[in-house]
Amino acid sequence: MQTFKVDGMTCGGCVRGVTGAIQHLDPQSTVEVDLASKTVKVNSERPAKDIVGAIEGAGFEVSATA
Ligand SMILES: [Cu+2]
Repeated sequence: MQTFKVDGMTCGGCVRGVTGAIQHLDPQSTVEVDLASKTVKVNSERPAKDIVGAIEGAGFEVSATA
């Protein structure tokens, strides 16, 4: 499980945008977004930098990775 702090998510549309971008990168991934804590949890074999790239490509800022 990889955890990302993502800024700029405000609504369900943002959640779908981030989730869709990650699942486009890795269709096998599972993605869990918590809007209140701006946290995105991802189960994926792909390296964190690829996931960060997908999130940023969807128009959001990744402020931390764990
Ligand atoms: Cu939104």
